[in-house]
Amino acid sequence: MLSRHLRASASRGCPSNNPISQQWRHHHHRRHARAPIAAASAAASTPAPPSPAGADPDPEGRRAHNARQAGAFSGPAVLETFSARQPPEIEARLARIARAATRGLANANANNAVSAAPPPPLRVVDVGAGTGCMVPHLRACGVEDILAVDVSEPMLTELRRAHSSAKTESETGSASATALLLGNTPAARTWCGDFVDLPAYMGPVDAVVFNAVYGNMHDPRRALLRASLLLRPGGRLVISHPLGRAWHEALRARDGDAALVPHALPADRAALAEAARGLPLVVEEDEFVDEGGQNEEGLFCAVLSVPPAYALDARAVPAVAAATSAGSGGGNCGGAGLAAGTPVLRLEAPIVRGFGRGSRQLGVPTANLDPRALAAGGLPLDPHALPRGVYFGWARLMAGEGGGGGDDDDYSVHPMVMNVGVRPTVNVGGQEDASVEVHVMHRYSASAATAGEQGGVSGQQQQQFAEFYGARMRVVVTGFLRPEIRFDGLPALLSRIKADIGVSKAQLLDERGGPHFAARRDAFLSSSP
Ligand code: RBF
Ligand code: MG
Repeated sequence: MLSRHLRASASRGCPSNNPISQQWRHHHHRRHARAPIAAASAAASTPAPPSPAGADPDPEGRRAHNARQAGAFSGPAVLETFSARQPPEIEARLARIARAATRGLANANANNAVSAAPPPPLRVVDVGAGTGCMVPHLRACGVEDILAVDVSEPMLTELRRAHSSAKTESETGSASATALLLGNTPAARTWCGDFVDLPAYMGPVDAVVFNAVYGNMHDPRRALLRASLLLRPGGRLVISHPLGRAWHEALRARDGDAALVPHALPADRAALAEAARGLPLVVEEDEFVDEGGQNEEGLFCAVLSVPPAYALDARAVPAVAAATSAGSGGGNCGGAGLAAGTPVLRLEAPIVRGFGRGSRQLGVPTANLDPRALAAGGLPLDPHALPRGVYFGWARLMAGEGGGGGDDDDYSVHPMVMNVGVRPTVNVGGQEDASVEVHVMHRYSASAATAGEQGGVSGQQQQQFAEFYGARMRVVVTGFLRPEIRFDGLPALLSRIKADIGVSKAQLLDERGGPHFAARRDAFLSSSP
């Protein structure tokens, strides 16, 4: 959305002794006169679907905030200003942002392709797209499918007009412009609304770009969460501002702009890592410069990425090294069958009684690992030590003292998905303790034998792991999927758990040499208790 600020200044010439602030202020005054009308129309045209990023902690505040944003950036004067051309030095920065967003993506798509067929086209979500200043630059980087998202419908209308397919060839001067068409439609599609409401079926995408909008969002943290759920593994997330962080801070400090731009841009790598803490996102080394959060040109461009194949990343999960070496499994890298340097987390603990909801309410029974044993093994249930969220890997129930009945298969290695956290969807008052719960993708015979009819709710189903209370379970964790989310009720939670199970299974059972499949042979799982 700050692209509007940029447009407002740059479109008036952006002279070398650039009084950007004065230009913005001029623009600022004009738009205030028009804001109420535009806000009303924007509110009417903006859909309000249930939030896919989990229950909304502040729906009223968000609605008001978005109406204010839409109003501020929808008036005719603003549109006129923003539609004007950028000076070349700004265009060069936008081009650099587009390159940062797409770096390495096409190669990765080609490498992941099952056959020699051409890789799938790059798909990018341009958040706060405005009138589309990023569109030609993303196209120049080979992006075929751009989804432009903005709270202002008038801005998007202008974007569609300016970047229609008819104009594509003359704009890019490229003879291959027709190759930029997707499904016989213009390469840029638009979606009006708050990015955190973007339907999940719009994904997955290769990159999400927050250009000149991060500070304007109601809750940037939820936006990063939403982006991480929408991105494919290995996908990239860019937070950028072509006028730099200092300019952005000066804008925020100005009277009247604080409400419109409530959030600062991350000042350095540590702040960026903190903004993404607990999300499946790692800080990329390129582009971002610590000095004041901008490079030598004054460009602010921070890049995060989703670890390929959801692999655990020691940078994203700092506890991997500590927790693992303190556990009973040895180092955090390698192990039998694992490529050197593969981060893994090895845990062992007795199974304890949980709340029984997993089986009774969800049909997804979980073995709760004794938190005291985990803490003793060097893994306190502390989100700083291990981000709360959903992990996957392999599990084995250890035969031995405490173990119940069951057949041999109950004691072999099975794929598993693990939730670490406080279960905010069901633990509404937050009274219950944090837990580490393992759902093993195996139907245990000891329970199955005594369970009631299909779909029935028998005492045994309620307590699938009751037979095994006291038995020890070992898990080798190789993947991190997502943070823990407070969903709007059990059906939403269950849908997402089913998706987690599906994604995990696909990763774990992929024999083509990913980090996850090999981990089933980890020595920690094959050795005796
Ligand atoms: N509970 C939540 O409140 N939010 C979650 O995002 C969440 N994700 C889960 C993912 C998996 C794969 C599993 C097995 C459980 C998850 N849970 C989550 C915990 C769930 O609420 C819990 O298993 C049941 O309530 C039984 O204790
Ligand atoms: Mg349980």
